[in-house]
Amino acid sequence: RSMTKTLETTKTKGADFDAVVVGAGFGGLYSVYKLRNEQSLNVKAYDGAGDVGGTWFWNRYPGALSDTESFVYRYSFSGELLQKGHWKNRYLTQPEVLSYMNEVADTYDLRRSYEFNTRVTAARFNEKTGLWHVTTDKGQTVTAKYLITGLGLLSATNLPTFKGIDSFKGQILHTGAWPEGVDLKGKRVGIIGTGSTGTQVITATAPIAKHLTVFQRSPQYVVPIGNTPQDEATIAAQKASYDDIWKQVKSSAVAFGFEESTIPAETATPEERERVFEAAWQRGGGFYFMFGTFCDIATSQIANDAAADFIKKKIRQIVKDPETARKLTPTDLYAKRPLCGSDYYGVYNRPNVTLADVKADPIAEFTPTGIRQESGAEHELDVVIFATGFDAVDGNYTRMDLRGRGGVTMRDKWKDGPLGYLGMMEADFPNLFMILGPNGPFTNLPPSIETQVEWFSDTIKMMEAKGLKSIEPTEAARDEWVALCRTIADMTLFPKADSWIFGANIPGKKNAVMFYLAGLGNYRAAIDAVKDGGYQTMIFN
Ligand code: N01
Repeated sequence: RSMTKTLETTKTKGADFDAVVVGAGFGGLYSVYKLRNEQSLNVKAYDGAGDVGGTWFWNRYPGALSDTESFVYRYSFSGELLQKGHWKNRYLTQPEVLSYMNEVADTYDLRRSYEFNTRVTAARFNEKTGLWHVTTDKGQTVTAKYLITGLGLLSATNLPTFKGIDSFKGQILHTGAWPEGVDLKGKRVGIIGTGSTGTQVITATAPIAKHLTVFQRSPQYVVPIGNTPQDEATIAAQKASYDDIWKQVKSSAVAFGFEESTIPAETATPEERERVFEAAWQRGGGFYFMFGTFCDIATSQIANDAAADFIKKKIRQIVKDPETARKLTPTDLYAKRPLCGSDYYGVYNRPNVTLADVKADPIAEFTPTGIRQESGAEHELDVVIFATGFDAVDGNYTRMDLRGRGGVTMRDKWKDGPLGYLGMMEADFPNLFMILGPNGPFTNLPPSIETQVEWFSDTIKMMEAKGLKSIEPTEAARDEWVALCRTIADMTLFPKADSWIFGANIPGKKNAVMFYLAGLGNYRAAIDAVKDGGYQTMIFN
């Protein structure tokens, strides 16, 4: 068993390890830190990638950037780490986030618990031993008491199939599995997909490609991101106020580091709306535009229309060709995703950019030299980039062979849509803690990840202190949580827009609620109430 050697000794009788952690993203790394560095548990961790980073390891496409501001796109748990933070601009690029995560891994010596380039393919709870049996693609099986899955909210890639795709002689890439050494300079590039990822690749590729063809299925509302350099004084001021910043972030709804508006657009005058939207347009930020301007954009049709109309007017002003502007203008709610980008609409004024509307004129097939639309329009391409998103939230759980009590699979449990308790647990899956599991918060992710990891680390600490074997939620508690998430979601406009937030992007996936949409502050209160109330909703063994 040389491959499984660790420095710690296992406390759980008869097990190889106390805990297995899957994933080396924000969630997995922090779990190793909490369980191993703080509680001295023997932890074994895996990641399919060659190194730490998770989402940020794989998403190396041109233009990849976090749309959360630099000062709050990081861990909050260590003051020292916060003070060491360094950045140049208001937002972090993918290489910057990745280098931050590497620094964290180095600082806390986290890598030594990992086996990289190793995917967990199956995890089965054995009722006789009370342990998880975890199998990897290297054919190894280890046992552990706790199973922590930091599989990523958005990492199971969605690669739609098209007729003739195998005949295409050029290169096909997915943004979520971007290989090293791709050079798009001087190439004829096609991009399918115009979500957060698509808009970033489009703006980054247009200036370097010989020609760029955007295959757009749904037009998008994209506001400016406002990525400006940040001077030392601003950064120093942010660092000096971290105590207040995190207090605000953790009690807010979306955790983006700005005060959410409490003013409804419904009752604001047209002049006031115009003034507030214009100021937000100048300020930049996708979540800011949706949640920092007025408090009812995600809940009131009137407010939503006002925001949508403002963005539509901007599209008409920016895009010179009226036909292109028409194609770029959304006709649905402003509730699909709060997108932002750097002069996204301006890209379509470039002579080397073509917009192909594949809703009106769908992709008929790939040919050896490119893509043909149903009308017969042909696009000659050297590279096709799929920015088609992910089988989000539960995709990774249903793709893995994950079995709880009685051999029940997660795939079966969630066949009518993902369930889950507190965004972390599931009935019949003892001692399984899912980071960003279904029906968890919808926010800037690091603060939600920390919230969850801290909650289950405390829970594990309590169990170890009391000598408890296992914990799992009752089905009733689980059902109640899922119903609560549905009720909250139905108070918003989000379910009315087709997006990955409700699984609408994957053919055949049910329109299920996947998030707790009442915000991080309320979420923290809800999960703390379970802990502080003595875990009344759980079954212990
Ligand atoms: O994925 P998406 P994403 N034919 O599912 C289109 C985070 N993120 O990778 O709208 C043609 O949002 C699809 O069209 P439609 C962020 O949370 C953050 O962009 O379904 N088109 C859509 O345009 C984000 O929300 C950052 O009609 C097809 C696109 O592909 C999440 O990741 C950056 C198609 C998929 O959009 C996911 O974003 C990047 C088909 N068969 C990502 N199938 C930042 O922090 C799909 N599409 C800034």
